Amino acid sequence: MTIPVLETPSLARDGFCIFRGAVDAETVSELLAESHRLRADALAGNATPVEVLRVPGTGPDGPIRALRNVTRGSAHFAKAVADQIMARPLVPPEVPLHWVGVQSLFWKRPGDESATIGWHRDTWFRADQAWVVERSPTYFHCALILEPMSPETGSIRLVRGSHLVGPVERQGGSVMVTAAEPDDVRAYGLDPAAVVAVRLAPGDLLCWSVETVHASGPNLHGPGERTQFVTGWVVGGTSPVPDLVIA
Ligand SMILES: O=C(O)CCC(=O)C(=O)O
Repeated sequence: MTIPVLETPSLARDGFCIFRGAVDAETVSELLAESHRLRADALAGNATPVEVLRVPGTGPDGPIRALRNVTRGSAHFAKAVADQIMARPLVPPEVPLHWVGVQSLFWKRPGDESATIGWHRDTWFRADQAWVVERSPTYFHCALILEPMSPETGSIRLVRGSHLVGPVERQGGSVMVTAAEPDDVRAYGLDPAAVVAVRLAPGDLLCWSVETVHASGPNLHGPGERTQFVTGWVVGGTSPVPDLVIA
């Protein structure tokens, strides 16, 4: 299966955008080393302030899909968020930028065919929908790429223009066990021809509207683990941020 790669997307038109080389190599390599340390702790079952997200229903030894709240377990990640390194390049310095608390480390092991994330809008996971809808034009999520991301290593797949189509109903089941193939977007009233996969290098940023429908495929061809750190930001405004709910 080939999914087209869109090279110059725009946040307003396509619902996502890419900033290449936004974060320097030294910072990327520090954060990658930290991500390996946090994952090793989680895999070893060590007590950690970081929250481990496993595939639902698989118990305490089930496959790990992500780590949340990584700033609680890593001064490096805490500093990167405090310095806003993954969002500052996106807006002029005088424009206020607020972190909304989202901070998840996702990785996919090479050869793990089940490591897909199903189609979703990030708004589905916010506790306070009214807050989110009000801010969605200026509320985006952003992945800092720590290891190469391509259709071969399990790209994020985005449905171009899906942030503009109005309500998209969530369907049953966790996104960690639902399908992520382009044809599956038909179930949400979307067109598989609008699905694009990104090809990104360490230090790149991929930003998407919280209304953009997206998913990700498995890392079939490694050799790396396809690691990324996802954070959420609102441009402007100062109102309190409601809790994130993962379902
Ligand atoms: O790592 C992935 O592919 C999943 C990322 C994602 O879908 C998200 O953060 O909303």
